[in-house]
Amino acid sequence: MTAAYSLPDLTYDYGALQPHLAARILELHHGQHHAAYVAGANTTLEKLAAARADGDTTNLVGLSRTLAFNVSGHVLHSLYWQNMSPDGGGEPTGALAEAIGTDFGSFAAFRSSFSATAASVQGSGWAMLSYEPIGRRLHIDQLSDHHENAAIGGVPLLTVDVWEHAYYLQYANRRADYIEAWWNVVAWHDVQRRLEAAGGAESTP
Ligand code: MN3
Repeated sequence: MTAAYSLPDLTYDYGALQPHLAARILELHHGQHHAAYVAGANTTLEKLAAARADGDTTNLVGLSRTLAFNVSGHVLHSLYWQNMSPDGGGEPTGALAEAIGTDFGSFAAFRSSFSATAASVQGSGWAMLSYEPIGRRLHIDQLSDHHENAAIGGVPLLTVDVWEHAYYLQYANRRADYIEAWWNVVAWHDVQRRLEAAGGAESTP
């Protein structure tokens, strides 16, 4: 069976986000951690297919949970890499800036809230900006692990990984310093593109 998922290449070198993110962090994070979620997703799909073929329902709860963990991990990391750029930083413009202003009051208020959401994750998790098309508004989600505590239906736009593997080699226990540095590499054009694709660029009432 052809593998459903594969590890995407980065569009920049492992060292390209220095000094904000060390090359060794990206090398391990992409080449080992992200790769493990890709492998886990493919392996779990194979186990689910085998279970269906055998009519075996005994492991469905565990396999479903493992699928959600690994697929969500793959999706989040794929976004995380594209959300960053050596040419990143600054502030959003255009429809994205307008939407942030409408839903959070100002960019400064959004940034402060997003940072606090990421910094206060208990254990391993993420902060995620998403566009929710029914309410037609932006949300900041605080995810546990990869797959818990997301509002259903939101389209992810911007993600920051606050698992220790994302920063510990460089920042040790100073997660807040990592988050501050991360803002310097945020690729706002990528976030804007995702908002447009989600239909959120014209959503201001
Ligand atoms: Mn990670």
